[in-house]
Amino acid sequence: MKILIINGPNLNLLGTREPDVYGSETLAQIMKSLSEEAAAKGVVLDYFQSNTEGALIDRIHQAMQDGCHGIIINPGGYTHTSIALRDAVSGVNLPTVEVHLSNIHAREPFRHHSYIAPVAIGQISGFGALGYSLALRALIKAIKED
Ligand code: CA2
Repeated sequence: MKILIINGPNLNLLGTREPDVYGSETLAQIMKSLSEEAAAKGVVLDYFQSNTEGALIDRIHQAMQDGCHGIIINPGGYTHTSIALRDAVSGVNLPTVEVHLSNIHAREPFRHHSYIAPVAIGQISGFGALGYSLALRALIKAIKED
């Protein structure tokens, strides 16, 4: 089983600023732990982070050709703005779990709405880096049951 992990804009800054909101681990550290957890379950992870909307969309399209079985995405700020990213997730028709480190529903009102949520099988928000691990477990279960 192969799963693509997508991280959107500014998530490359994790661990360098705003640790009270986003935690103190870097994205590389979070992805390394996740990769180890996945490997123990016999699952291969692919990673992609970009600050560019089009690059994120292209990588989601590529997941179909790569034979990916599902996607975990933290779309960053594009969560709240990008119909194009939502169309890409919807278009590839792969089970997708949306993750946010912070609880977007407890923050500013403009973060409460997600364009991605309606095309995801679920959303995990507010559990920090643990959210990626929870998403991985949920997605593996969904893929196996499909
Ligand atoms: O809570 C999340 O995971 C978010 O997707 C993070 C986005 C934010 O726009 C979403 O509303 C919720 C922002 C990512 C910015 O990450 C930073 C990390 C460290 C320092 C500065 C920004």
